Amino acid sequence: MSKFYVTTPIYYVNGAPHLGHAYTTILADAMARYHRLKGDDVYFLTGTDEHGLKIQRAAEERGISPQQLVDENSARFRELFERLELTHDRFIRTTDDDHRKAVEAMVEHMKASDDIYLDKYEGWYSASDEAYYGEDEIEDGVAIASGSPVEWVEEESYFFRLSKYEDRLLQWYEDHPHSVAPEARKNEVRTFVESGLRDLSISRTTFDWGIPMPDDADHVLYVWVDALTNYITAVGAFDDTERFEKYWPADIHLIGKDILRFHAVYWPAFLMSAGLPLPKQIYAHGWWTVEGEKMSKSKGNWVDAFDLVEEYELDVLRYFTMREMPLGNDGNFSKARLVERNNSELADNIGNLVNRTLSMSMGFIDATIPDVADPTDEADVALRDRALATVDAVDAAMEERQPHRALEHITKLSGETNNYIQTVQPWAHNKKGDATRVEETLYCALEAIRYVAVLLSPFVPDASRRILDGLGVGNELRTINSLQSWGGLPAGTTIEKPDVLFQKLDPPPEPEDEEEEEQEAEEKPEKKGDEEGANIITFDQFLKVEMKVGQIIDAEPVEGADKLLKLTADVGEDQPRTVVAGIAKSFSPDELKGLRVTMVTNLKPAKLFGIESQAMVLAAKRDDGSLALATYPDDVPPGTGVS
Ligand code: ME8
Repeated sequence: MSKFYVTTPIYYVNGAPHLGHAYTTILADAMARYHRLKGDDVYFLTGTDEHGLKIQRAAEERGISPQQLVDENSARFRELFERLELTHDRFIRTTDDDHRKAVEAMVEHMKASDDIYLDKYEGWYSASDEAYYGEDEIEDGVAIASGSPVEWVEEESYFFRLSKYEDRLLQWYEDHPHSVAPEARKNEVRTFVESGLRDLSISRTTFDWGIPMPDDADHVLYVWVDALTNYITAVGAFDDTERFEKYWPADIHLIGKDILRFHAVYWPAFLMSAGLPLPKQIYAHGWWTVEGEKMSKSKGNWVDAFDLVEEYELDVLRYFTMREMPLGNDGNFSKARLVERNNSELADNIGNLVNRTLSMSMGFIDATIPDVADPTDEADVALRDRALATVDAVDAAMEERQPHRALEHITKLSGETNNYIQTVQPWAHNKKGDATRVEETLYCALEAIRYVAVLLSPFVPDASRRILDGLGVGNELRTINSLQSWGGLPAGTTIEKPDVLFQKLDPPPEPEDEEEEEQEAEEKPEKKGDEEGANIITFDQFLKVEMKVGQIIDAEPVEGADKLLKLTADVGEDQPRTVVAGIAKSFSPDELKGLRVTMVTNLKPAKLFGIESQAMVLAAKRDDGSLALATYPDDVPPGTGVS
């Protein structure tokens, strides 16, 4: 059995948990759940970082003791993680007793390697970053990298011989291509080390909220020596050899990009000094902006993690954060984007698939998994192969630490299953009385849904569980292993339709300016259907939409709206129609001229940028937002009905 050990940073408890804290811990949770699903022995660690000057000062400001402050605020983090239904194996606190012992042992090992000596520190320190800075890293009283204020420190201090580890660190990055990721971060760290390392001050005497230096209680240990050691405390370093050897080294330390140097330089050097193995990977994620702006208390756009939990369903929050931000890049937390992803990817794609397939199963196959032969029909075989390939693609994406790509593969499989249903039309076979084909097609769709739901479970656990409960499958059919061969759904099982899986959300109000019109032209919010079968329409309803082949005679930009084009289109009437279409980012006017495309011709005309649009062009939107048009050959005259 493989093991998988994943950690998050331990969080400072001087303030309340925010979006960034929630994000990293959700991410680690999804990784932990994914590996459990694979059958790995998983250890998932998170917790709080409770010592140091920053915490001591925060307590002083509130007029309470540091212990009181950390007890109170650590409890908030713990509560948050419960609300987020995270599956960590331990919530560690640096004030825990076993942690203090591990830190003491760590320092003893470093001392035994002759890596600690007493001297005097003179230089800059930022309490807010809990970091020492060189003269070249300071400008106008703040650290250039973080913008945090620095103060001058002059005091006796123990030092760690960091400089001794320069070559070994460089060798480690070289020998282990994935040790620090993404690649650009590794280069950043390498450059820093190549520029020369100074020995590191690892103790302070002017405050006392920390773990005392062994054998010299006048000093408290530098908070990062203390904090980083949490990763080995939790798996029994210096205490439980069997456990330690089982889980250490960690498979991945997930961190934010701002704490890279501590993790990718100091931490491996400490471990080398103590004679311990190094982590397999340190992965730095980017930062969230909020509606395009840096999150900051002074700007008033601080996102409190508890507010997030109040406002959004957990599944939606998890899906959005992991789908929106490719791991390693920065991301923007935009409500409009969240709503868009929720509505189109969760509700309209996955929710719709489950809803329509289970509705048909209720009606056509008596809510029972049918007994079918192995697929032979071309469409069935293609769907099966797609599902099997998705399992591998998701695994590869997770190995590469690209959960957003894993999610993309899963939603694609769902989309393709929707297409499959559209193509094989179980309802038509039902009408003809071809029970075998109805059973075959619904079995395929239901089995594909099982694939979607199992693969989704690390990311969107609640909806996944509800789907799998609906399919009536036991735990043995909820593992990655159960997806290795198609056809796991056992005949005869009774199935049940889950309640609406993903509620559609209303887009946030948009700013009242021309942008608004432009946006609307591009992405008309769909009307919410009534609850039951929110996305299913009747044939009669479908017939109400009039679609025709429209030939684009002319196309020109719309002034002031860079997404829009004004088209003149022949839809087989006496006069051409004017159509305003949000397709300018994907097509130039010239390449559109002459094309025959699908147009909806009975939509109520709408005015956009002062131009009345008299029809709508249908286009497919790729994941990256670019559009594709389906076109008709020349022998299909403009005005031909599309159905
Ligand atoms: O640094 N988006 O704790 P911390 C994404 N105690 N992530 C963000 C973010 C944002 N806007 N803002 C902050 C510490 N973060 C130390 C760690 S580990 C041994 C000790 C992330 O509470 C930030 O990148 O200040 C960091 O990874 C994490 O929040 C915790 O920050």
